[in-house]
Amino acid sequence: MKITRIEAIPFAIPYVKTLKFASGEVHTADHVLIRVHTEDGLVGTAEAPPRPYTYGETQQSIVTVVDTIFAPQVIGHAALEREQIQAILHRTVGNPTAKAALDMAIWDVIGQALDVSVSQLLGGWTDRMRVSHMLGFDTPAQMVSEAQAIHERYGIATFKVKVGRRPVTLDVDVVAALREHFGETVELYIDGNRGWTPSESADALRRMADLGLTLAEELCPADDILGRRWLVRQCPVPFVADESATNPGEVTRELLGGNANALSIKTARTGFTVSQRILGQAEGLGVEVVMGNQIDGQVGTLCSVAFGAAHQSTSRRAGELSNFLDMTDDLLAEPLQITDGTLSVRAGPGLGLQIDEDKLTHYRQDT
Ligand code: MUC
Ligand code: MG
Repeated sequence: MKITRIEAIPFAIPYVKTLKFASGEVHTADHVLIRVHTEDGLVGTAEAPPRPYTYGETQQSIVTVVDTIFAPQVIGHAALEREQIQAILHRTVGNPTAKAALDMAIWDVIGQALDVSVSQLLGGWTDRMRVSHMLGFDTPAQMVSEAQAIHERYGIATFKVKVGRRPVTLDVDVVAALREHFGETVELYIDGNRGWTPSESADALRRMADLGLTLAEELCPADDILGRRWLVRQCPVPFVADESATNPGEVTRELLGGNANALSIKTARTGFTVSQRILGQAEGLGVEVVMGNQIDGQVGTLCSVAFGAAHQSTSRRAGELSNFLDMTDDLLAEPLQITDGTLSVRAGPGLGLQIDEDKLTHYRQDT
């Protein structure tokens, strides 16, 4: 299982509609497909989504760090030497999605070599997850109509509403309209991507007090340290750390500092290896987790559901697994299907994914 070659292939697939949120917007899935080849002819696959407004990575930086720093050091190691490979990756600071995609592609290789699914290898708790859909900024009428279409077509009954605009009533009106439209039949929670100040966040939470929210994520920056702590203490629902808790050290700091009391786990930034460590921290400290979405394509979504379904605590809540629906196309030979509000894990071996080579040729940016 010796690793002989690593490819970092930039590709670009447009979105049907720009996804807008407080820290940025996405109109094209300009991701990087990572392929890890072994001497036995196995190929492990994952994808890295550049999110400059969250991690500082770009499509070009991901390709460059993989080609020039990671691949030369990782090639020659056996896929099972996971701790060695982690140590190599973490000698370089930053670059979370590049490291995560490499890690997940290596797990894909291991699963294939053992002829078992990665989800079974990770924990094998269940074979599917309920799906939560993320709604980007728009008018209340548009967001209700998008949620209704997604609800009808895919049976999805959990929505994460992007908030963080000014005045706060822009977003409060959206949540009120969704609740009025759906009644108690759907779960609603909010994600501010650090858009509000602590006092704006508290004001918004007060205005939404009767709307049955279940989680509030990153409403204000974690660096507003005392203000954030003040906010978390009065927040009536678990306060989720997402972009403020992207590695085990940050997780410890944010939770012990009282700056959050729930975690978003994103395989796109912590792969399978580090995500399992973070899950252990969450379980040990007694905080709830939600499987987050890094605005993943289908390859990334398959990785998220493989991890989320593998453990009891990651599969308890609906996972954010549907934003690939906003893309005009994707690379999987057999597209993901969401039915009755759930997404299933692929049977394997490995991640059970196959790339449509014609589509990759069409969408790749390096030829
Ligand atoms: C999310 O949960 O915040 C938007 C920015 C990012 O880093 O991830 C997405 C979704
Ligand atoms: Mg978030």
